[in-house]
Amino acid sequence: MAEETLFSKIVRREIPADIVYQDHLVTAFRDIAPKAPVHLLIVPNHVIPTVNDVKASDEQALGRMFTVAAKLAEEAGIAKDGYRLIVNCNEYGGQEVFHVHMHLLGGEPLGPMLS
Ligand code: D5M
Repeated sequence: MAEETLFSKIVRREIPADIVYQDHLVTAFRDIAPKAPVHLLIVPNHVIPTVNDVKASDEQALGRMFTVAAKLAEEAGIAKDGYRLIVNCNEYGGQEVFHVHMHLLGGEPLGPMLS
């Protein structure tokens, strides 16, 4: 049996989430605790615990995460003004859910990230 995470249960629609996009590689849904007017999470459908675990065979799903981010940003009307994509890794990176995910944040000026 494949590894279980909170996000793999969302992917399989076993627990509720506001899913805004899904295909055979990735799923996108609204973050439960939004940090910006638009805050989406884009995840590979299969479990990759952290970026440290990424393999060449994951490249299709990881690449799809970017094309879906661009599509969802356009649909949310935030593409022109801009947005931020974040992938946290392990403790120092602030990762809480061990299923690789991309945060898509926008809808207001986010300021410089490192200041
Ligand atoms: O980010 C983990 C993110 O996952 C954090 O922003 C909250 C979000 N989260 C946690 N549980 C849920 C559910 N059930 N639905 C939607 N979003 C959720 P990290 O980068 O690991 O710190």
